[in-house]
Amino acid sequence: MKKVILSMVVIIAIVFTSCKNEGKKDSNTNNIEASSKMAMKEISFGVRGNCGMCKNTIEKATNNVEGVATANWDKDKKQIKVSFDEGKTDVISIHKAIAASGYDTEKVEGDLNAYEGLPGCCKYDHSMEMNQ
Ligand SMILES: [Cu+2]
Repeated sequence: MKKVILSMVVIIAIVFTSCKNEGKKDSNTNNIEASSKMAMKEISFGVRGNCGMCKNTIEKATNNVEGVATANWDKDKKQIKVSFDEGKTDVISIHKAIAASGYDTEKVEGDLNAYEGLPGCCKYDHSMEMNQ
């Protein structure tokens, strides 16, 4: 009987300590997430484009930049909102990545070869106003 009680105490002790450790791990991850959110910078700038397919291409190009957390291009405003980790990338790298996919930004002209490869509906007007 004593042995049974003893082994139950041991099991309870093991379960208790492992739960305690898990709790510690969770709070550590939360701290890391919170601090990386603090380092995020949000910017918005003009990007030319026409339609939903343009939106996909522009946002995909932006998200492929390491350090970019979110990208949201507004078809009507011709403007993108980007949040990114300043420790991993910078504003001009994001402009360049979008331009490489064929789209004009405020700062960098879209790559013409990539532009030629865009579907017909996406061949936007290069004199289109941005940040409408
Ligand atoms: Cu398009």
